[in-house]
Amino acid sequence: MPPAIESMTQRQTLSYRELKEIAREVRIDIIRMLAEAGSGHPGGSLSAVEIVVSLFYQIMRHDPKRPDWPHRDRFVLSKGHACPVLYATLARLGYFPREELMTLRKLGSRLQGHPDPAALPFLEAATGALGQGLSVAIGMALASKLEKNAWHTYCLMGDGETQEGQVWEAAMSAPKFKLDNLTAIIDYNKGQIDGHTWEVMDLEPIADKWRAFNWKVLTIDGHDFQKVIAAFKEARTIKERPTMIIAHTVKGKGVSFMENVIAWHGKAPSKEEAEKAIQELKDQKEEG
Ligand SMILES: Cc1ncc(C[n+]2csc(CCOP(=O)(O)OP(=O)(O)O)c2C)c(N)n1
Repeated sequence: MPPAIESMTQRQTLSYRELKEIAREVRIDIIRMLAEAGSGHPGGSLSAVEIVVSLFYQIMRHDPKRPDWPHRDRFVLSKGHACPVLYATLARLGYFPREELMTLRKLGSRLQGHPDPAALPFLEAATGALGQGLSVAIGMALASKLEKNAWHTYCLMGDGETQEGQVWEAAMSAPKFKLDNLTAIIDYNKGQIDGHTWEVMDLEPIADKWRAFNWKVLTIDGHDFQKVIAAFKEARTIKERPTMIIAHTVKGKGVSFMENVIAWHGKAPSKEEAEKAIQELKDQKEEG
């Protein structure tokens, strides 16, 4: 059992309405950052917002005031190119000043285009070379077993990313080590750099594949906070094997002209496009 240390998230219970509001603001930050940087990846950052916000606001035990707390839960952003969603979430939680978001991808910035723990030590792993994060997360989960399960490890992967061979070596090994302290998530937005996943290298039947590798598989709507949080909670109850959450999402979610458009995988919005996107996101604010 993890030690009874109070962490920020243990104290927080937010309503779904509050979570939706955070997600909307995180999306606005993502657009602002990318427009300011003039490069980066909007599609896969926007699709993962509810997943990342749920983890850091409601699920993981962590403490922005003590980022090196040894028993903190670990999060590996295996799809490192989507780091704007992680930066925007961590800044809101107080890991670093929100103004710093606007330094994304600038020379000398701590906010590199892919997560760099040498610059920001609370980023758990240097990622961006796709296919490697799950292996890193397995190492962290094995280490946690040695520490009597002191922390849970989460790993967020892209769907296109799972076409990498190393993912399947990791997929085979995690159940062998009975890593019930590991939860992986696939951001199943069905888009990758060169097209839709079904055109480039179809992943279906995706749930059966992970099940065949002896993972517990949960399939959810990755934009429905209720479903996302319920899946993360269920994953914590699974014994003797890891859990894979297949989260159906929309690439570019929240910005009409980016949704499901492959061109927005790795292209920053112009000033005018950013203004349009931000206005749309502002209009999504729920009244009351
Ligand atoms: C090993 C490796 N090959 C190629 C790339 C270039 N690359 C960056 S993002 C990307 C597409 C990733 O697609 P997906 O995993 O589906 O991410 P998402 O749609 O969630 O952004 C590629 C090929 C890379 N980062 N790493």
